[in-house]
Amino acid sequence: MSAIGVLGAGTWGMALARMLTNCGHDVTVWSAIPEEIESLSSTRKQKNLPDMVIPIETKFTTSVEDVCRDKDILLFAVPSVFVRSTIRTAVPYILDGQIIVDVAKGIEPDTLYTMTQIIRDELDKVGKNCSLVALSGPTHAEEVAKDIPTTIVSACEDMEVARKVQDIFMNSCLRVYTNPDVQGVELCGAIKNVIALAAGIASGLGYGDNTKAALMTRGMAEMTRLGKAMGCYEQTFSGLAGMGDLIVTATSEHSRNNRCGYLIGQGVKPADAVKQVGMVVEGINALPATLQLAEKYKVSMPITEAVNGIVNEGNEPRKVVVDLMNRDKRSEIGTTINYEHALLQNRRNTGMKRVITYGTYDLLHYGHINLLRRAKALGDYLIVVLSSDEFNWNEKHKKTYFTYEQRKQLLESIRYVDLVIPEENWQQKRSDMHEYHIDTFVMGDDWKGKFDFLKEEGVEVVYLPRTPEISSSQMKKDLHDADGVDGESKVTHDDLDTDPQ
Ligand code: C2G
Repeated sequence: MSAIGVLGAGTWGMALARMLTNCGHDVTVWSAIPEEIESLSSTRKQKNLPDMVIPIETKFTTSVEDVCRDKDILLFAVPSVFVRSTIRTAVPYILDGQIIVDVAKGIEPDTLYTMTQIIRDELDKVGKNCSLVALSGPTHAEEVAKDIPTTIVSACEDMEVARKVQDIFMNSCLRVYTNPDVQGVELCGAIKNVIALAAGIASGLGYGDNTKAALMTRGMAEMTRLGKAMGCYEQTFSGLAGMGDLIVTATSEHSRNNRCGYLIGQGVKPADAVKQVGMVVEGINALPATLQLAEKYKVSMPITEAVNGIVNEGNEPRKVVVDLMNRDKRSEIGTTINYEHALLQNRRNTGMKRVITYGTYDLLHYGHINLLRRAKALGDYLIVVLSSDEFNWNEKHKKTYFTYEQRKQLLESIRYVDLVIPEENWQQKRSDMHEYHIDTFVMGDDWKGKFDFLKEEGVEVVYLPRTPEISSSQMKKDLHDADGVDGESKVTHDDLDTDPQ
């Protein structure tokens, strides 16, 4: 049994509080509004979930200190716009090592922080260190309140913590998957609301399933594009927090974003539509930050822009749809070349131990392959930084037998090598360590001691013994001395008896 403090007593906070109480956890709920706490504890009902009975064991408090004290987990279930003020109120009572699980979905304008980043920001200001988990997926509170089978993602860089939250929240009605890509999961949670607004607007305009399917698919394409540019995992976007949540939000009658969009499509002014929905419409809140991110990462997000045009600039929905349809022709298949590069540069992708090594790798030989095999054995991902032709010539005063492109191709065919990038100067090593989040720097022991300064960058520096009696220089010399002998066999294949029978 775990002690869980729930901050926020809206529909999602209360649906989870009920579920966790029924699973045997010790649950205390806090809200910034004392009347809400009073009503919940006396009626055992949440006003937007009229059929749900709140178990008698669920405790309520108006004291933020009480909700934080002695809790294994703090569950943040306030609307995204209140996440910063709530963590500010709670921070004095939060202890190092507590797990904070956020279920609010959104992106803060200007800082462009996701919800766990906001929480981390406030904790950092007072030097506190907690594990942060984003819990997100296709999960309407209305259905969880009725124990309808549901799935969700527990996202944390620290997979042990992600699994702990998985254990605590998992039960016969809620299946929890883990994912280390916190930012991807949070981006999905925020932006799918914008796409759901678009789907709602289309229905309100009287368009059909074709339009909805188009918006969802192309909406997912623009979300994924942004996520990839930010270094998130593509798989997250096709997973539960991405596609799963988009399907539910864009098609369900329970979705406020979908409903709000529908009203706007029907001609209701956006501000009035929000009022009629009567609850927070996160898709509208997420618009400014999503557009700022698109701008920052130079990603085209036409559906998001169209929704913004309708909601914030008074554009006429029907005209916006015509404009969307008449944009320049495009291919459905984009370039994905930089994905792996982006993934590597992603600090949050921590499960992987990265090893880096530098070299010329001319006339790739057994000595090189042996070094690469042992380097790879020191981690999970091996990056070879290959001297460019200019660097070799100008700085190392080496003339290579093979060009950079040929050497690169050869290295890429070695199964221990995951990525080959160019080495262009001596100074780049320090910045490479950070850019690629390197754990271990490896060189042959002919360089022993020469790169020890990289330890200052927080990496392990390892010099592996060279394989004796083989070197590119010797091979080049031998090739030169052989003078005209090209190494090709002097007999044709026809001369050989390959079947001794
Ligand atoms: N190596 C080895 N055994 C050999 C030959 C080479 O273990 N018989 C190792 C080297 O120690 C080096 C790597 O293979 O770690 C690549 O060797 P070279 O192609 O000679 O590269 P080098 O000129 O040492 O480049 O900034 C550093 C440089 O780019 C290092």
